Amino acid sequence: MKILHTSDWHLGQKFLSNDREEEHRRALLWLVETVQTEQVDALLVAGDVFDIGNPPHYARRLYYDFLTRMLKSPCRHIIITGGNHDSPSMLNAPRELLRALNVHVVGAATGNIEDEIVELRNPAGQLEAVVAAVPFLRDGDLRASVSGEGAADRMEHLKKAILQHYRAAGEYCEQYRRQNVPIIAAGHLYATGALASDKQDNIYIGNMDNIDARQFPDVFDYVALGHIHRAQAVGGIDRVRYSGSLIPLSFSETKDDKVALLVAFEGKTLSEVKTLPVPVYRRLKTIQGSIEEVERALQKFAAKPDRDLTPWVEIIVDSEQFIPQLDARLHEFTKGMELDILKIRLNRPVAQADALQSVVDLHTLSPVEVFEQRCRHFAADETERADLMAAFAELQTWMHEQEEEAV
Ligand SMILES: [Mn+2]
Repeated sequence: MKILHTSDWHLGQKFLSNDREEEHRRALLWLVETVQTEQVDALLVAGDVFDIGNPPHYARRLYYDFLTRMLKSPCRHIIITGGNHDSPSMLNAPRELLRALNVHVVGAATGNIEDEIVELRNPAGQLEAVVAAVPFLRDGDLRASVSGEGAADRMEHLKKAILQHYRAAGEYCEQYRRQNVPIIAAGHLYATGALASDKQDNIYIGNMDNIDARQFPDVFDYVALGHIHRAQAVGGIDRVRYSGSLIPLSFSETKDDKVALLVAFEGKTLSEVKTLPVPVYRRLKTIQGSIEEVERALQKFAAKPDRDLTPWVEIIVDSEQFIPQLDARLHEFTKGMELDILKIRLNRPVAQADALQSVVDLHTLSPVEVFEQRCRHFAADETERADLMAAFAELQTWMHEQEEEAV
């Protein structure tokens, strides 16, 4: 049995006002080709199919075009779970139609664990694998919170409820243990010990880990995770893995290889996890240094022949002094070069503490980062700062849920 594990596509992502349509189109075609060449039996997408709850039409088209192509492939089963970026109702809308085509969608937890258990059967009707397709678990879905409790208590309760949810899924799957077929869990969460990319946005991962990788019930022969954008076995545990995102979603992710994981089983024994690198369709590149260093590096970078789509570049200029008309100078310098500058930032070491306030373009910061900057000034001490940050996180979650209901 061969399973292809992928996650965090974030279809429809707007990246500094550019869309990723062409990169996503090519990456999804690569997935279809990979399924063909590797003769994959099942595809598992562990959350964050879309970047936002109400994705643009072209992103939906990419998704349905992909599924249509997959129906003509040797892959017999497709399992898709909702991530924190997905709107459960949007993902679930075509659920019954897709189920008729053997595509299983679990947008959100329902309170009934059986809704997440997918039995994969071969054309003769024999069981060949079982997937506990656990989506991103929201506080509301778990009914974990008690009104009036503080943010820290709520987090603690949520953590317990998540663990409880996996235990329940594990207990349900015990009935299949003797059947010598792989039992697989999906998940979209932040497992303790997972390494994110340097600056993977706090909003992308949340600021608290949800579960220890060792706590996944041992009935699961493999745990296919999404949410962290860097591919890895969590805490060195081979059977618990993040596939990472399909394409680099921020400049901080450009050093990681983007991959899909080909997971092979002999009976129920995990025999191999093969890392299949996704081709780089568009280079995302950060260039940092003095203005002279930056200009030299730009020339060198633009001269490289390994180009497909026009590369996107972020420039950080280190300088003690303010550089007048920096943007105009760099745009003039790169005229005719095969690259697009998406972001220019002046990094002044002397003014480091206040740098974020004075020079950073507000668009380049996440709301959490802006709030944190403000907190530094009006919070009396660390404790108060931590409380304010926790309250802010709680508000964001609440807002996110409201938005989702509105969609
Ligand atoms: Mn996510």
